Amino acid sequence: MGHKGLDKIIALQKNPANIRNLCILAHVDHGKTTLADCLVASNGIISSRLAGKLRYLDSREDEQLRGITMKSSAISLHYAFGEKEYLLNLIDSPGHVDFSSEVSTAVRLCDGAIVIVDAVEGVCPQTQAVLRQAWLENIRPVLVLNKMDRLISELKLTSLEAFTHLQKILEQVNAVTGALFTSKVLEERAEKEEQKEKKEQRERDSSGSQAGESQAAETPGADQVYDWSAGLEETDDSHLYFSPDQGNVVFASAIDGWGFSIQQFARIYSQKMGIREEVLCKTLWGDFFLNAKAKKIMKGAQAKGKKPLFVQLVLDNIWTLYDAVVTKRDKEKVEKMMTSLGVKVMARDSRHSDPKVLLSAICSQWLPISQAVLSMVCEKLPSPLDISTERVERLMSVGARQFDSLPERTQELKNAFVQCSSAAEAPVIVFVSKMFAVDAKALPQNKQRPLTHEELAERREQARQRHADRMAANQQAQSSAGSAQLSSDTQSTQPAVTKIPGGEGDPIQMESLAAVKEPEVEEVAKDTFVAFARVYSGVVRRGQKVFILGPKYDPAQGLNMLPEGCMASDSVPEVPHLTCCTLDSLYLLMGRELEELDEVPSGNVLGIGGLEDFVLKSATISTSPACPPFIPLNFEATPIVRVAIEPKHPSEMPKLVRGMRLLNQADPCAEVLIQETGEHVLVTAGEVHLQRCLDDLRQRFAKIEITASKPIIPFRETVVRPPKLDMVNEELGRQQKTAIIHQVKEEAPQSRFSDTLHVDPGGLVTITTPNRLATVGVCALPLPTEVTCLLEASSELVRTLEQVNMSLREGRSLTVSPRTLEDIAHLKARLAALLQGHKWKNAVEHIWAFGPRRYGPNILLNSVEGYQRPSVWQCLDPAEKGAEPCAAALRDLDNSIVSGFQLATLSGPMCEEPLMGVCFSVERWDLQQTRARPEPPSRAAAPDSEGAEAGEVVPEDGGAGLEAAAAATPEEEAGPGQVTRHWAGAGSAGCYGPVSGQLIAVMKEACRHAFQARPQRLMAAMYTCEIMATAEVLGRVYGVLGKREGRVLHEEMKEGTDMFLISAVLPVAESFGFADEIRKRTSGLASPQLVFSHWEVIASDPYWVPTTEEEYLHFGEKADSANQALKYMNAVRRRKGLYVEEKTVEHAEKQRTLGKNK
Ligand SMILES: Nc1nc2c(ncn2[C@@H]2O[C@H](COP(=O)(O)OP(=O)(O)OP(=O)(O)O)[C@@H](O)[C@H]2O)c(=O)[nH]1
Ligand SMILES: [Mg+2]
Repeated sequence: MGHKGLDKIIALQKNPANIRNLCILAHVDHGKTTLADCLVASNGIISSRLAGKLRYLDSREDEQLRGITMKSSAISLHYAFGEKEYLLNLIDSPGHVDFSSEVSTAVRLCDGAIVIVDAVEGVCPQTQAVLRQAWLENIRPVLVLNKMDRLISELKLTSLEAFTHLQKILEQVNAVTGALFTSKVLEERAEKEEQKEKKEQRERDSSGSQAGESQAAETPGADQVYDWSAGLEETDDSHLYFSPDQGNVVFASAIDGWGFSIQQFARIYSQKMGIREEVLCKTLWGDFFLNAKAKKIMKGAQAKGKKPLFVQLVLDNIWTLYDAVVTKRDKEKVEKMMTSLGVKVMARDSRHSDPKVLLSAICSQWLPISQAVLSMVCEKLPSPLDISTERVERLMSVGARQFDSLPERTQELKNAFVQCSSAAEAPVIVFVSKMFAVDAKALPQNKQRPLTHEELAERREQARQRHADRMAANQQAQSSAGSAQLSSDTQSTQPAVTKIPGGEGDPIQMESLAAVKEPEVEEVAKDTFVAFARVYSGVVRRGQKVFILGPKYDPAQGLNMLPEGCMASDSVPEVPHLTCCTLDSLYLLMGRELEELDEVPSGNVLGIGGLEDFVLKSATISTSPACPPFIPLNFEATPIVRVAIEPKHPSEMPKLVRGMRLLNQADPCAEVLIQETGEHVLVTAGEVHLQRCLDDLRQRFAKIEITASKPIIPFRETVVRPPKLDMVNEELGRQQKTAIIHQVKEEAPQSRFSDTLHVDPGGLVTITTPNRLATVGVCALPLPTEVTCLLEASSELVRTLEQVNMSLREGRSLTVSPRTLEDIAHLKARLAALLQGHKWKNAVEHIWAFGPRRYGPNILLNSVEGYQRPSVWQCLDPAEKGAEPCAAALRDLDNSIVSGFQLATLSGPMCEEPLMGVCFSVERWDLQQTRARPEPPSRAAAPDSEGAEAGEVVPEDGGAGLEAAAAATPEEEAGPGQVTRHWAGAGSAGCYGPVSGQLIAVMKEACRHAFQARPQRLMAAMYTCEIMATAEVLGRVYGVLGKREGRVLHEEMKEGTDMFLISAVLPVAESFGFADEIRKRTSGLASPQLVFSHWEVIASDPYWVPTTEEEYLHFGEKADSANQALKYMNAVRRRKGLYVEEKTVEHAEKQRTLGKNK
């Protein structure tokens, strides 16, 4: 980039009113990067001939190879619109679902978005997803209907048909926005109503106490009119919708370089036809036609069978042009059209064998796409100054906190956001949405830039000086006569040499360059990280000291702990989640290039170097400790595909570990963890994402050869109600049912608790600890599906609930916003509504804990007679806060029961996968009151408890090592407070003595047996998958789906096209290679998008063996032919090194015959 361009951008950065931060969003392949190319070309960064072919912002090699974008990247452009100059910070985002986290990182930094929709395909799943993202982040979208050329050349629609088609697509897009809007309005209305009610209540209370008599008259509600309207009517939503007459829609073909808004045509025709521009703007789109006789524009084109204005004045022109240039190749007509349009093309373009070249040469002059899109952007998208208070409040309200509950000084910062001021006193607020890796060589400070004239002159002077010095030295040494000639030689050669810095002819130049280059060599091998960020307030300067606020930073705590007026440059006391750092370098993001900047004013997108040690993935940066961390990015994709990774040469392990750490930092969505077995595991959003991560590891971060395991597929374990039918659809009698359930248990290997284990026919399992001090009785019940779903969906809320409970137990107070309390109350009410029936009577009140990890979708229920413990809902009821549970000893061991439950739910007995949708009801819990007697020293207890002592959790089957320990940590964290409190009372027997340890183990074992006493099932993770396919390949798509256990949900024809849209669900376990297979079988005509959706119970019972005669007949003795669940279960067990019951070869002779036949 030239210095002039850079200077201009630096100047424009200072005027936020003329800045637009925007991203391009769309479904995969709808043409985002192609459009970005056109916009980039308008700034002369790439040649306009290459626009659309280069895909400049797809800078990675694999992006170019695969033809899809994999990361979001930014570029700053300038645009002169009217009299004003604008700075556009444009971010291109990927459309593939696997990379949707990159969309989130882009959307957060923007104020507006260009949403692209393919004019043929219309609204696709990702279109909906990105519209939702834009909506959630409160940014304003404009629409580009791209690939209009496909309507002409592929679908071969007439201009009138195309008009109807476009109208339909617009309706689809608006339907999505409409749905988002309605849900929001309804939500807001409900909130308003509630507030009003509360206010009224308050008023009533106060008036009641003040003036008793007037109360009746004043009480509102006496003559209340019930309002049944939803509040939608009174809310103006017209600005939300896309409509060409609003100026927020552009029709385009990015590949051919043209695009227009109807305003452009209105301008052209108002001059030509003498109709007022405003009238044309209102009527060019819609059911209007031109009455030539009356010289009027009239309504009702469709009813009267007339050509709508849009067709007559706009589309027909384009259709004719395509017809003449591409289809008929009618030179004369083209010439004529060019003259009437006032377009001139170069001779080589009009002679080109490909008519598309001529077409885009004409179109890009007639209706340049960059102009149409950029003027719409400047006019319709908000500037950083227009940031709404609503958006600011949302950004600042983290977790359970609401904006109102933030400290006052924090609330004051809202003004800084709204003013977006670059004044000296404005606090600096910056948000980093992701870290991206840059080759250190590519950093501007390490790059050799062309020298300026002054620098050239200076260098020349230096070289001359040095040379002269040396000459002088030489002269002194040898007083020969040739010196005069030499110096004249140098004078003549030097200018030529300095033009080519480092050119070979000049030893002096070489020498000086070598000196400069040396320190670089080390850096070259390294990747550095640059933060992708935006300034919301103040001016960031190079070398400035700032606070980095982690996501858990609490401004209230920070303000308390830091001295008044504390700056990041002072020596700051330690505050949790707050660090200080210096901003090393600031960059202007220019797609593949970076330009160094000294300062960046408010309202701009920028890159920040040198943060890699302070920021993992995202962070908030500020000069004020009152600044709250921004709400976390809203990710749509769930990372679900796991693989274990190891280096090819074991000695390279440290490199792999380092590489994985870097990858974790560089990717917003990838997760890297070490599993209990010591494996290094990478979790990604999907297959394509996985591939990209592996490539990155190999080529960039670890730079070693690695091997990746087959994807590790997650499962869940659950129990179900006993089946009513057997496998051949015969009714099962009651006895048979129990027989089926118990056949497993009899075969189960003897556990070390088996001497005290008792299972009653109802499924109640009782076990006593080896020291005979405690006995627990547990039974397992399947939770209703809705409850499981609700718990899954509310996991964040349950986690908050658990935190609140924990702090209540420890006697700390945690301020919870009323909103969160309301949410908790709502959750409770919904659970109560769903847990109906005799079995679940009062269950909600008796919930003891959730698990695994204290927030999972399983419930521990307290059905112990006479044991009153504080409910998990205690935070809802302030009166209960002080109520202490009955006995301290009971309370201590309460934790052991919960821990045992957490361990049991973390890894189930089928294949050590987490449980889901299971309720463990503790029916019995007897404690021998011998606790006053000191326990024998642990040596005596050891043989019994086999290491499961002192509260330490020792996994007995290698399945739950690390994770189990992790689950137990909250326990230990919570522990100390209680331990110290109760030590005195409990005498010498500590609560973490052998009893509690044994109780944990026994509880876990009881849960596992109770689980096994029910019909067990595996649950598989399911993808939803949307496939677009033409009628010819539909059959093959169904074939592939069927083979892979997929289930078609529905199929519909996309209006106006010959495409079918198929929605299906597919087990994740069967999804690997699915996209490729579909693409191959349909010769690339169908391409599926897979998104994780839910967990589903696999109907078949993995432990099933035939019991009835019919079943023997039907399935044979082994019945191992079609048991999908068994296959999955054994695969997992094998992977984990667990015992797998396998067939040995039974009919060896058959194998021999096979061999002979070969
Ligand atoms: N016919 C036609 N093809 C287009 C047009 N614009 C883009 N394409 C083609 O569509 C394909 C995808 O274009 P991209 O720009 O890479 O799409 P994208 O939206 O960036 O895709 P992702 O980044 O992977 O989501 C390319 O083959 C383009 O040549 C257009 O206006 N008309
Ligand atoms: Mg792209």
